[in-house]
Amino acid sequence: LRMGTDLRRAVERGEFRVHYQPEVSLETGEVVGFEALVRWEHPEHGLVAPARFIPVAEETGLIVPMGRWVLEEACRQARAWQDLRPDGPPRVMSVNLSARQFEHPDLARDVARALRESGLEPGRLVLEITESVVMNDARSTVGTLGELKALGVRLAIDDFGTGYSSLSYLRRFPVDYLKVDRSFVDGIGEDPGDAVLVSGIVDLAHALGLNVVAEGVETQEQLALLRGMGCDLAQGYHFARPLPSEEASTLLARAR
Ligand code: G
Ligand code: G
Ligand code: MN
Ligand code: NA
Repeated sequence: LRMGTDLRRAVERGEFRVHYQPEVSLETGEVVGFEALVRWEHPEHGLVAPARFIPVAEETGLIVPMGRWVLEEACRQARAWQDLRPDGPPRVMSVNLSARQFEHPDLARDVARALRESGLEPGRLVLEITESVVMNDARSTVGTLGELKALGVRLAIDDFGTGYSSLSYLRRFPVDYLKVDRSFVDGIGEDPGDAVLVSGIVDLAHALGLNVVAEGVETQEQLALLRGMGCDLAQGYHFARPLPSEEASTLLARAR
């Protein structure tokens, strides 16, 4: 795998795919959204995991055109699902932004274009940004988040709890969701420390008016504990893996 050259060609040749992982309401059990997760279908090596190519794409800057395509594709898909059932429950589409994308001067313009061209309502798009990215340069972050919020999209802090954050940023940044990192969710059944942490994050988020998404939910026990803590949403293998769009469509059709 010649990562650099192959990646550049992958952007040009359209070798990326987007998979969709359902996000479920813990109150109703309904699918209330999806997280878009990119995959690379290499012509010789097959499916390459994002952990292998995202860091390279980030280093080379290819993450910018790749991420732009993911954003456009995810918005088109969200709109297509909405059109299949216009009177259905409103669902959101979450898209990950890496550091290079977040710092790129064209970000807000790219997001505005993806919304306009897909016809997706801005309020149905959630942009996920990690704690370390928003904390990197707090002053310019406030400006960028403000530009994005002005478009009407929602913002999520991804991998919450893994950064070196001083929690005070949560009051200054206009975020809507906290996504609790799966490393905390993992242990809530066995480790009382993890359970206290997650429960504390849920209470903190609610006190600040934010919704909480638990990532990496794999068992019924974790689900029950999270529900007891008042966590709002969950995603993880317990519900579904990230699915190709056709399989996600089937899952939605069954949900009617
Ligand atoms: O999709 P998992 O299936 O392996 O994803 C691994 C990592 O890659 C996660 O940290 C996820 O946030 C990141 N990732 C997946 N898809 C995208 C994407 O479209 N853009 C960016 N920037 N990161 C992504
Ligand atoms: O960093 P981010 O939260 O965007 O990463 C999402 C990653 O988590 C993807 O790689 C996705 O495939 C993975 N993932 C989603 N659900 C589960 C789960 O229940 N267990 C584990 N181990 N990984 C999961
Ligand atoms: Mn994410
Ligand atoms: Na995460």
